[in-house]
Amino acid sequence: MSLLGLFDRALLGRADTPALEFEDADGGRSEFTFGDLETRSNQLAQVLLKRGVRRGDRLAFYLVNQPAIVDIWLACVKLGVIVVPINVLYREREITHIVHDAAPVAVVTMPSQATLLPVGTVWWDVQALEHDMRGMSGTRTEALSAVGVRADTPAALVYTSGTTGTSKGAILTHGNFAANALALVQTWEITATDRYLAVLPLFHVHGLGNGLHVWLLSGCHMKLVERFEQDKAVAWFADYRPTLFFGVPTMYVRLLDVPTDSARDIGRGMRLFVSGSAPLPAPVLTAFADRFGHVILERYGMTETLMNVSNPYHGERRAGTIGLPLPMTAVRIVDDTLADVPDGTSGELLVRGPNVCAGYWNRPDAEATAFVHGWFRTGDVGVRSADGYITLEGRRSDLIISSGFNIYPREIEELLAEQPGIAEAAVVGVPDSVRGEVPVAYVVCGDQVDLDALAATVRTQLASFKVPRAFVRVPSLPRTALGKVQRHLLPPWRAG
Ligand code: MLC
Repeated sequence: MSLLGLFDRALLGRADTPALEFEDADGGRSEFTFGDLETRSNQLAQVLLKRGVRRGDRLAFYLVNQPAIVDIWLACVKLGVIVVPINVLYREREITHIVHDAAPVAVVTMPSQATLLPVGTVWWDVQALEHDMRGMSGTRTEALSAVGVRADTPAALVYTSGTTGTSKGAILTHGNFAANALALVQTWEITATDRYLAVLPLFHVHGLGNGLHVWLLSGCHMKLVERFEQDKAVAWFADYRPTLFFGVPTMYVRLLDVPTDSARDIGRGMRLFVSGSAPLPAPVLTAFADRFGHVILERYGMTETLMNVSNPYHGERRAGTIGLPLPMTAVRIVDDTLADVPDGTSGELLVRGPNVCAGYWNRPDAEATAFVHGWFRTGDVGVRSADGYITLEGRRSDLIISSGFNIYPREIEELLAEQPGIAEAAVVGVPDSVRGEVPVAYVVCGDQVDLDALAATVRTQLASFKVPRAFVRVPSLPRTALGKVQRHLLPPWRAG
């Protein structure tokens, strides 16, 4: 099964139906029907074939949200080409590893962003591709129909940071994306009459796997914006009148600033607000319900597994919980010996289902530790209530989640330790009312190290969300007898 089979009822069956409206950061707009998307992706597929891209090759994109990402996704689905999304906030250091590991034929980007790619990276200008598309056939030629994509054919490598500092490419197949989309459309009752306001970046699975796919599968309408902007949100809701919104908790915290009248008005038109990628604080859920008249539906997933668990659409959306396993996904909660624990007892969540990735690109070692007897180890610790609701309680790893973006302290610590005058460093996540958590760095160094200059250096080398909020000079790092840093013993840091 190819994902295309699922999309065809919207793409081919409703050629004249409006599908997509895009608004860029300057307010420029464009609109597309499902027929346009079908034509454009056929044309782009021909362009890619002409440029030598073949089934199984990787093609990366490094782009802010724009319709070209939809074209790239559909063209690659048709060709059996593996898409490698790269976070637009990543900088050379972070991209180098991805490009080296995935070895894409090219990175599709814009000239302004291309300057941030590692020297020597082959990149294609997204506008040049668009120009080349004009001369191409807009129909599904035999070359496209003969590709023979199956459920286990990889559709994307999505890089997710690892505890070792280098990120790993989760191999997500056509079947993974299809199963995820089917489960969400069914559980959240998404239909062709929905209007989805898409503010999430399409380079992560929340925007790509959930947003883009429930749109294409249900054949609903999508308004895509370049990125979430608090100042514009009220106008988007008022003008577009969406029924469906997916966001990270930081977005919901920001939406609490919407004036009461506007919030009520937005709430009246909406059918469903979904939150994920980071824990939604219960007070935010309550305050949002008061203001907008909607209980946000919280769900749980990860890059490697797409979505696993969701609060019910009709039943109780229980604050602080992630709900019940999605259709087709099985969840176990186990102790350190991998034995199932009884309800009410904490343990690690293991998941299994057609949504779970096929493994990690080039990383059999990481695969071996991530899977146990066919179950994926999430690394998240949780507990199940007697009536089946799961509550996450923490993580086995040191992962920090800021605004829904994952941060592994090790990556920042390694960069800090490379800087002159710094003996060692430890990075921890501290609570933040808007972002959930923010990283703070503890550095062992003398007074000669200028901490402001250090921050500036880090800013040029890492995505902005990874730059520590503060740098704290310490004489040494607390360690166990075995040498492991005891992060909980570092002096507490509070925003001043
Ligand atoms: C931020 N920037 C972006 C951007 N987000 N640029 C393009 N696209 C985006 N999505 C830019 C800002 O313009 C700014 O640039 C700089 O990055 C610093 O931004 P910031 O201050 O951190 O961002 P802010 O404006 O506060 O944005 C907050 C946010 C954003 C919530 C809108 O963090 C966001 O989009 N988060 C979503 C993360 C996400 O999708 N995670 C899903 C992972 S999948 P400048 O030039 O002005 O400095 C996953 C699995 C699962 O976890 O279960 O879902």
